[in-house]
Amino acid sequence: MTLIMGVLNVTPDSFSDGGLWADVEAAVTHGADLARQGADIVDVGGESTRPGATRPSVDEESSRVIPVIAGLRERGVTTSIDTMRACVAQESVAAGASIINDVSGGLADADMAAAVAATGVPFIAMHWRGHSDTMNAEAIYDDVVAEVVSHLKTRVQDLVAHGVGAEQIVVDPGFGFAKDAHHNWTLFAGLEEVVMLGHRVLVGASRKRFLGHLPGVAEHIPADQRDAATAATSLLAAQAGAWAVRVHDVPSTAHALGVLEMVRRG
Ligand code: PMM
Repeated sequence: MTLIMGVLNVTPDSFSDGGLWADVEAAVTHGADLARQGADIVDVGGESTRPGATRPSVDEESSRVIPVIAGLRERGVTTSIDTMRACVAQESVAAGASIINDVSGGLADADMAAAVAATGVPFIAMHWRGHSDTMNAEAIYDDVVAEVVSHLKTRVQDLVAHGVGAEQIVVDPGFGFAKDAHHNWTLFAGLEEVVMLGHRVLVGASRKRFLGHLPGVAEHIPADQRDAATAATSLLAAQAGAWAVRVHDVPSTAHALGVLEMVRRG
C-alpha cells in the first residue's frame, strides 16, 4: 500500500500550517498524533518553501528540527527531515531521522550527496528550479512531464556518481515548485511516466495552490479547506504507483487509500 507521510512544519511561516507547531512539545504531540492517525512517516521541516520565503540560518533551522526529531524518536515515530542543508540532514539522522527529504534534490548544497552517501538512508530528490524567491519566474516549460522526468533522471545519475546508492533514491515531481496550475495538472496526469523511472515516487500535492480552483466549485477554496481535494490526489497518486504521499491531514488520505485497497482486494 502507498505510504502516508504526515507534514510537520516547525516554521513560523509555512503556507498552510506555519506557526502552529513552533513549540517543541506541541510539535512532538502533533507528530505523534499524525502517526496515530495513520502516518507511516512524519516529515519534519524547519525551513518554509512558500514562494517568497526568506531562509533561516543553519543554527535556527537545526534548533527548530533536532529536538522534535529526538522527541518523536523517543515516542517510536519514524521521521524524515525536510531540509536542503547537508549539515542539518546529517545532524537529523544522528538524532533519529530515517529519511532525508530535500526539495532541491541535492542542488542547493554541494555537500548533500556526500552526506546522503555517508548516512545510507533513503533520499527524496524533488524536481527543483531554484529557491522560493525566484521559483515562480522559472515556471516555463515546453513539455512539463518530459522536462521533469529528464531532470529527475539527471539528478539520479549525478547522485549515483557522488556515491549515493541508486536504491536509496526516491524521486518527487515537485508539485507547486516552479510550476503554474496547468503545469501541476499536466504533471499529475503524467505521473505514471515519473513512476516508470523505476524509483520509488513521492507525491506532495497537499493543500497546494493548484487545488484552490476546481471545476464545479464556484468559490476559491482556501488552503485549510483543500483536504478533500488532497485526498483525491492521494488516491490518484496511489493508483499511478506512488510509493508515498505527503499530506497535512492524515485521516482523509488514510480513508481514501483504504477505499482503494478494498477495491483492489475486490
Ligand atoms: N512540498 C513542500 C515541502 N516539502 N517535500 C517533498 N518531497 N515534496 C513536496 O512536494 C514538498 C516537500 C511544501 O509544502 P508545505 O509548505 O505544506 O510543507
